[in-house]
Amino acid sequence: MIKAKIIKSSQRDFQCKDIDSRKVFTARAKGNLLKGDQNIVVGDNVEIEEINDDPFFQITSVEKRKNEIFRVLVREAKKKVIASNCDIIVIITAASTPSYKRGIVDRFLLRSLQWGIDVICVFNKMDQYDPHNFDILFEEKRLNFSSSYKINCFEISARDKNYNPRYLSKGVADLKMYLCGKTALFVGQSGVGKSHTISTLTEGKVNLKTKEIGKVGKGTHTTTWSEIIDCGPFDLIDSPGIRSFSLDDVCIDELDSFYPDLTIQFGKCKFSNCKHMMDSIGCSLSHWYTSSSELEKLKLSRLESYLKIKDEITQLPQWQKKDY
Ligand SMILES: Nc1nc2c(ncn2[C@@H]2O[C@H](COP(=O)(O)OP(=O)(O)OP(=O)(O)O)[C@@H](O)[C@H]2O)c(=O)[nH]1
Ligand SMILES: [Mg+2]
Ligand SMILES: [Zn+2]
Repeated sequence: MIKAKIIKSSQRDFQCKDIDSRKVFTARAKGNLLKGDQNIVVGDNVEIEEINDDPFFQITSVEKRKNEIFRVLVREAKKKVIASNCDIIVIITAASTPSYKRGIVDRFLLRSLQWGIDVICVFNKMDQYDPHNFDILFEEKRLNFSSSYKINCFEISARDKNYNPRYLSKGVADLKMYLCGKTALFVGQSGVGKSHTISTLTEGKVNLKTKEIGKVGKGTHTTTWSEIIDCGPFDLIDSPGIRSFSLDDVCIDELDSFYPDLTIQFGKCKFSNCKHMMDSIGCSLSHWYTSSSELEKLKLSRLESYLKIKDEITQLPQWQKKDY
């Protein structure tokens, strides 16, 4: 019996990596493992036996997953698992172009809570940092304020390998150390430098396809495969299925559960249908809109993020959250 990890999946055949020898081979799943809603995804730890067939290996069982990266198929109210057993979500952002978008970062924070996976944030392209356009220190505070997890932040330049952090305490060497031995999912807008960062972290040994950024400042998706890539010190989950920033599969009740600090405060508003806007009568948080204190600015940014996401998902047909 061989213990292995799924590193690439297709309909029936799976590429597996032997945990001990790190040798890669193809195996087919035993029929009962793919029945009904069951599936095998990249990241799954499996047991394999040799058989007299082609391929010569058969997956006989799948270990219980530590966590799952998934989306909900809204129409079927069904969970679609894309990958499993991820140790860390690495949100990559750019200090220059494409410009930093809180909305996108907050969507990944929400997913990390939903999937139960720790998250870190990397501020890349710091060689082009302009403090008038973007306040890295405020964003670091905001991230930590916005999550029940401690979010480690790193200040790097994937282009300039000798860049030393000037604002935060951690740079590329700390990031390397942090990722060592982990299986990571890199997320972020197109063009922020995910591929370049991975190449820098692996000292050029892993070179993912990259494309020059277009004139409008928007990159195009150049990465299309779905697999686990051995980057040496760490493993990388790469899946186009996770690229969407849309939260159309999150229902309102679930959204509230990701903002417990706000929902407690909402209970203090005069009207239960309060919109929590600056001019909402009897709103317990309307003073956040005008306050100059940093703490209240942080609270406001969290409220704005909540209202934006809520606005987006209330436009969509609602569905009943099931216990998946
Ligand atoms: N100045 C500067 N440019 C960078 C840095 N990192 C990446 N770039 C540039 O930004 C562009 C996009 O980088 P990629 O690594 O392809 O971005 P990506 O996030 O992988 O993009 P997608 O694959 O489209 O999602 C390229 O032109 C890089 O040369 C950096 O630290 N500083
Ligand atoms: Mg890329
Ligand atoms: Zn209110």
